[in-house]
Amino acid sequence: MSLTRRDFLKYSAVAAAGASSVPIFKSAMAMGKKPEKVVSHVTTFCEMCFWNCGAIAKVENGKVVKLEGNPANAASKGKLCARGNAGMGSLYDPDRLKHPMLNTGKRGEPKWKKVSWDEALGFTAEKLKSIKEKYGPEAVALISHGSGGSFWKYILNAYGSPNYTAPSFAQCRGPRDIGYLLTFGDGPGSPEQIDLANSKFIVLIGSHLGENVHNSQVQEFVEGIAKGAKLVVVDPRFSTAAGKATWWLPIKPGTDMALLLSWINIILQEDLYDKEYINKYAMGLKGLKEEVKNYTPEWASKETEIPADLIVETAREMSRYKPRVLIHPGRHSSWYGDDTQRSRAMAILSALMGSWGREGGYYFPTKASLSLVYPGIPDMPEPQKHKLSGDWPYAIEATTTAMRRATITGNPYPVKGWIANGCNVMKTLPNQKETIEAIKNLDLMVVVDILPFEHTEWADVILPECTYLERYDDIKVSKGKTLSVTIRQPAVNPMYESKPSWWITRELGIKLGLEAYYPWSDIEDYLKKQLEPKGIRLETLKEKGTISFPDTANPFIAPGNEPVFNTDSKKIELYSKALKEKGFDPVPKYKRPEAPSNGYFRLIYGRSPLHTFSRTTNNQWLWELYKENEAWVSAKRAKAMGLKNGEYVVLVNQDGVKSNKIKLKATERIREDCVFIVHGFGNNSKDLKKAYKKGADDQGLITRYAVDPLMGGTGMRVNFVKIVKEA
Ligand SMILES: Nc1nc2c(c(=O)[nH]1)N[C@H]1C(S)=C(S)[C@@H](COP(=O)(O)OP(=O)(O)OC[C@H]3O[C@@H](n4cnc5c(=O)[nH]c(N)nc54)[C@H](O)[C@@H]3O)O[C@H]1N2
Ligand SMILES: Nc1nc2c(c(=O)[nH]1)N[C@H]1C(S)=C(S)[C@@H](COP(=O)(O)OP(=O)(O)OC[C@H]3O[C@@H](n4cnc5c(=O)[nH]c(N)nc54)[C@H](O)[C@@H]3O)O[C@H]1N2
Ligand code: SF4
Ligand SMILES: [Mo]
Repeated sequence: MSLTRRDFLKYSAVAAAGASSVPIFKSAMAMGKKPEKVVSHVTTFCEMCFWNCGAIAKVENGKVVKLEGNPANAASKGKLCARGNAGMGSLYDPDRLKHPMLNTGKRGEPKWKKVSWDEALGFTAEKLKSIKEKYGPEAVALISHGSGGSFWKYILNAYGSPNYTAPSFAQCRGPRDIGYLLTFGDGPGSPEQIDLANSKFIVLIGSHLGENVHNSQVQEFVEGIAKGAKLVVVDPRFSTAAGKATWWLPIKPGTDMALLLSWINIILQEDLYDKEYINKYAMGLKGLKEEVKNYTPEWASKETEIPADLIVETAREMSRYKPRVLIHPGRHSSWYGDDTQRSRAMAILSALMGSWGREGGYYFPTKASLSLVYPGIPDMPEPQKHKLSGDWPYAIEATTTAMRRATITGNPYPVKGWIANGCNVMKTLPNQKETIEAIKNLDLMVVVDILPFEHTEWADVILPECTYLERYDDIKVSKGKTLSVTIRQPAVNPMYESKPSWWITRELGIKLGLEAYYPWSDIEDYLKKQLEPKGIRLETLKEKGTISFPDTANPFIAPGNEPVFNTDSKKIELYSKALKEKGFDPVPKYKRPEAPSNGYFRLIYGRSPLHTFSRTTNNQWLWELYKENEAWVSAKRAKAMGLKNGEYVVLVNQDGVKSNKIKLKATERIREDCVFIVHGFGNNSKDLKKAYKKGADDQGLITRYAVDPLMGGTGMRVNFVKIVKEA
């Protein structure tokens, strides 16, 4: 690799891109000099996480040497984060999956045979056909995360299955989205429709902005704080954001509902809510008041271990700044199993502050929309069985939770094929034993990936996708205050025999007899015929990277700009009759979480700003900066146990599952009752030369999970660990 660490650090210093997006060819030859570098700048968007920042790749003599933010793009605002800058580390990772491979051994004990694409896709197509014949098309499910997923969803649809699942629902933001939907008739959006930069009072409940790096959101958060916003951080750990906080409330993990209900009670008792707003737009105030009246600050203090006077002070202060108050909705919200209701409590508090549809609170995204479809596609077949969404009334998507259960139990019907695209199922889903049990029941396990993470060991066939810097994907349509489209196009040709998902799915589709669904000649034709009827030229988009459509509509409530609430009552529902009718609490209630027994800590987890889940752990540049995760434990308890900062320990959970060795971080920055580790480490695949056995895997320790009764999310903070010295 020609980039040194110093170079990399220099590049990762967030700098606005001055680069033009027009290819520049320095023709030194024409000037009679020695041939110089051929340099071009190619627009794309980042896939190092799903904020998908607009980027510009600098290519020298056919190699990507630098990535910068595209100033025209709202997600990046011209800057990339460290992970975005390190994209070449994925492209040039020597451990990449290089060829299609068939497992000629047993599943889980693979003997790999290098095969041609024709053979790999022929094998896959035959298996898919036989599953369809035997069990119906619904017996094949997709689990996917990332941009190529749209092509996989398309082929699954054409094949006849409704079962496309994504961890972004049941393991991520599903509970939050449903909690807000039940209250406001709409979710908080992705990107979140929050006006952080203009907020006067920000409340972060768990959400660890700064460690959770969603680029433009972090920039807007910093702007809001620089403009003087007060900040409450509710987190058992002194997070990076807590370092900027006016109040850090080191809450006892799992008791956030007690704090929220008590805040709501104080605000109602002291008449601190936005009366005009609530009278006009909300229903159920009386019922809410009645339900929360016993949640006093003194009571909440006992549950949360936050002093009662601080609970009162923060409630009063928050109200002083209404409606410019932003209770951040969070994103990863599958924590304890009652997560939809916790999110609903956050939504109710936001409503009392009058901040939905108000400056400094939540904005309304643009009403402009754009649907890109290729003309003349035949109708998709109608699935004969319903999607796998369990018995949870608000599982609006097929869920990974129901899919895995159906694969194990055959209920409500058998699942016999999985396609895992861009999703390391061993790291993503809680309880790895269950995942393995499910995989063992399959007739076909297809893995589409760029790297040999541990889940590839369980594949029958591995389809090596090329990285985002080597491919086209579907056009990204984003809705924030404005509507925008962003292109992904190859900066360089695919390395080895890797291929893009659009190509893989088309070839597989043809082998499955689905050619009618693939009438395009190539990807540029496919993109052009979608864009041109909308007045967007492909060539212009390739050059600019992002095109935004300015919107003059007011994103906030104003005379003549009244909000619409898509709830049953067409109002903000402080009290939900719909929930009551279905046998759930109409107003969220507190349930005390189980406490760790003697010698145990609650296991909590989160992000490092330098990594995305497991996917970046083998990336050379990011690995150099952060090789392994650490176990954060209170300095006091470490001392009492005779453990030193920096020494290696092993975590053992309540079911006796042991982690890899992990470095102890003895710190004042965490409560005494929990251990925090960054998610995604402790990889057990020997083929990952850098990531192999570095740090510990939180998912391995998460053998218990609590299912959200409303939408099937898997709460993953319900495990306890003890710390033992490394043997
Ligand atoms: N760098 C980086 N950024 C990312 C990602 C990444 O992988 N890397 N992933 C992206 C994705 S997909 C998501 S969903 C988001 C996730 O990011 P967030 O939505 O911010 O995730 P949370 O789980 O809310 O936040 C983790 C924090 O919750 C705290 N916590 C643990 N238990 C409790 C509790 O009981 N109560 C409270 N109040 N706090 C608790 C932890 O100490 C930690 O600081 O990040 C996104 N941004
Ligand atoms: N214990 C625990 N579990 C969690 C979380 C947690 O914090 N703790 N977080 C949850 C959340 S919020 C989320 S969103 C999910 C995230 O879940 P995932 O997105 O599944 O996370 P990763 O572990 O990064 O697995 C990504 C896989 O995609 C591959 N990959 C990377 N780029 C490409 C590409 O361009 N094409 C293809 N085909 N493959 C690619 C990587 O090599 C890797 O194998 O996990 C959830 N699960
Ligand atoms: S936030 Fe960072 S990693 Fe995520 S898309 Fe943007 S630059 Fe890439
Ligand atoms: Mo997520």
